[in-house]
Amino acid sequence: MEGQSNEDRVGISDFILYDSLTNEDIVENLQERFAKNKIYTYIGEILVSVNPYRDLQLYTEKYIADYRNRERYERPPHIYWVADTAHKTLARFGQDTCILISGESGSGKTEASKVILQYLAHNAAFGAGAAPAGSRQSRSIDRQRVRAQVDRVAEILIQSTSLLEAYGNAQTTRNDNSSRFGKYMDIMFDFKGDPAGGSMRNYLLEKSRVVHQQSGERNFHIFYQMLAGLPETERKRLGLPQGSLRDFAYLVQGGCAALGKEDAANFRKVTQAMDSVQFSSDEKDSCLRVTAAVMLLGNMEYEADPEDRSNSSVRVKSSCRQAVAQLAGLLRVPPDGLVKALTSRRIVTASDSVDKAYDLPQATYARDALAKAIYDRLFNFVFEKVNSALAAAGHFGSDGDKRRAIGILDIYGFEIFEINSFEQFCINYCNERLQQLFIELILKQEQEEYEREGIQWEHIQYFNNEPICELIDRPTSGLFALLDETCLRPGQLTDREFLARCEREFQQRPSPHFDSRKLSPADKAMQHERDFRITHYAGAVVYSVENFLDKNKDTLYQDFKRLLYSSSDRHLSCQWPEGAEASNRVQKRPPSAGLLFKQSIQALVQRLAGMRPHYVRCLKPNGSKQPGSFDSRLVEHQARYLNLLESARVRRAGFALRLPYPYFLQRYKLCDSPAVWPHPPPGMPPRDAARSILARLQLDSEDRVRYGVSKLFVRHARTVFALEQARVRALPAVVTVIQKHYRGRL
Ligand code: AOV
Ligand code: MG
Repeated sequence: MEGQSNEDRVGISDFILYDSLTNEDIVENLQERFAKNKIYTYIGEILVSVNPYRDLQLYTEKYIADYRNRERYERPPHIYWVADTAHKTLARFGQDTCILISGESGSGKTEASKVILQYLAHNAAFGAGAAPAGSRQSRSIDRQRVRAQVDRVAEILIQSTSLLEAYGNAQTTRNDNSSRFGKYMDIMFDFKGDPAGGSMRNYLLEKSRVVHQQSGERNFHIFYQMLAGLPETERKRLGLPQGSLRDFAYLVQGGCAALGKEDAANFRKVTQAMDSVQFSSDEKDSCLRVTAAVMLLGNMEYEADPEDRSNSSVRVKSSCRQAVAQLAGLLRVPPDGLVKALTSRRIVTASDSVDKAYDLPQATYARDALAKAIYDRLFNFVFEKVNSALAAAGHFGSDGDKRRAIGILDIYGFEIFEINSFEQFCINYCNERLQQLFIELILKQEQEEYEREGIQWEHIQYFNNEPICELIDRPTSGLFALLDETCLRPGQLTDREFLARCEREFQQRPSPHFDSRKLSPADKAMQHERDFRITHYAGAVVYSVENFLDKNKDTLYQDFKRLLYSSSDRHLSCQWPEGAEASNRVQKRPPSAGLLFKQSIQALVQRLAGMRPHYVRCLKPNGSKQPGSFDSRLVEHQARYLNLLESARVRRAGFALRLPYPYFLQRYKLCDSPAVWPHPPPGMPPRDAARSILARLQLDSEDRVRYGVSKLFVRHARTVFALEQARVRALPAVVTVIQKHYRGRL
């Protein structure tokens, strides 16, 4: 059967081969295949992947070689086919391509992106160094140089993942290695198809995790890795206590007080990666010092200031004095400046400036804000180091205009936690926009193809999530806009006021996707008045409005910026350029976190929309991170919201298969009468040749096939079967004819 390779007879390897398909069929087929370790299934060119939660030895060199330059139906479904096709697309269409990996938290997106990178990097090692013009000797030197550069780009791309994951991933209840930032990579290829450089962008790190983790979750990996992997002398030098994790308040908020099995080994990988992306020893030291400082900041405690008669302001606890000195040493800032910034704030007005001492909640808030901000900037610093290493390793010659990109997007998946906050709101909005892009591109691509080929298009109905996207990002009345509006109002505003603003908006203009306790008092799902609910494409999520204002404003007082800018560690100092601004100027309000995130996602979507997309849809087989277990209900839910059924229907749109004429002829020419072999006769246009074969097999009626400009469209899977059967019948006769043909020539 065409579309189902001989090596893959488990279930159906491509959903478009079903004559009629339901969501139940999808789940059943995925389950049957999953039970036999076939985790990949196609929907035409879309790859569906089910996380096996165990190493199935699917990413070995043998597989890499097996999928190089293969067409889809020549091999069982595999993610390497997607990587290979993206690579081929660059050459075939001269167009930038992107691989969009989606699925909920823990479904396997990050693993998929790593495997794709590995494939592209590995392939590069084979393609590199096609001889440029020049003398033989200079050719060989050039070749070695280009080869070394290609290897270098590949090395940076692969090695940097452990470094970025250490700083940007964490254990959550959904995923032990959950990406807490979004990553988009452009891998640039030169005109020969070798990786010639790359660049990356990151999206909103979940920095609140630095100071708070939900039950059962950890802080970012790097903290634990350092504690597990640093030699004792280093640990001492950085002032990290020798005791247990419980000595670090920031690391045990989620109740996880044990180091992971792999933390020490992963720390070695992190330091190797730092070497590989050419961190100087100074930069490496700065990163570790600043990371240690963040850990120690969590232990900073306050007590009432005895000199304050009103008894409201606080000072750093006497037992923490030594720790403050240690901390200032790590950050290379004056200790008294640090103490001042932790306990008071300079308020600047147009005419004056005064120092105002903090009370306990303000001081605690300031300490946490400082820890989050330092970590966030450090993460960006590390990220940019990787970017500069990629830029430096690039080998763009004079072929600038011929270079093409493969974009790989690995972003946090849709998530629902016990308590969902501003971060989940942003993450789920991002997934909402990417789902919208999927809908648009799949429809657009299909429509364009049918138009190009002169074939009539039958429209397929989708659940369109555009209204949900707009509910969130509409310019003046979307939730991001209402949040900004509330943040901008003068006075001490509370999160509840933001919610009240939303409720007023949606009382006037009800939306089926927004709800709150006030709007639906009888609804038991929203227990608190602080909650609102969005019915996302992937499920309803109840958000707690607490801290929305604060996280959106994302203000860090100028005192901290000045302090960090004044650091004698120039790597830290350069992360805080705004600290250089004059201290007595009233500061302009920076754009809100929500607005920045919305804009960055819109820019991302715009970039992706201009590329030729390839899709990987990742599914999670169970909620307990277990190998071998397949929860059909959970999978069916994902299959539904990822539109797998509609994707298959659209792909078919009445046509089970489309084949470029040369490919059709290559496979089915032997179905023609052996007497006219070789086929097609010289000079016959491929479309006519295909037509004549189908006519001879009586498969050429309008209800079976349509002739596009460059492709044949086959309506039903049964016609494909009929073709295959004709092929099998013809084989013996063809063998005889071929033998005669060659005998005649000998
Ligand atoms: P995610 O990226 O989709 O979640 P990951 O790629 O981190 O999910 O996958 C979660 C875990 O599942 C990994 O750490 C592996 O243990 C396992 N896994 C995933 N794919 C495979 C595979 N192909 N083969 C074997 N094991 C796999 V999140 O980042 O949380 O949205 O924000
Ligand atoms: Mg991930």
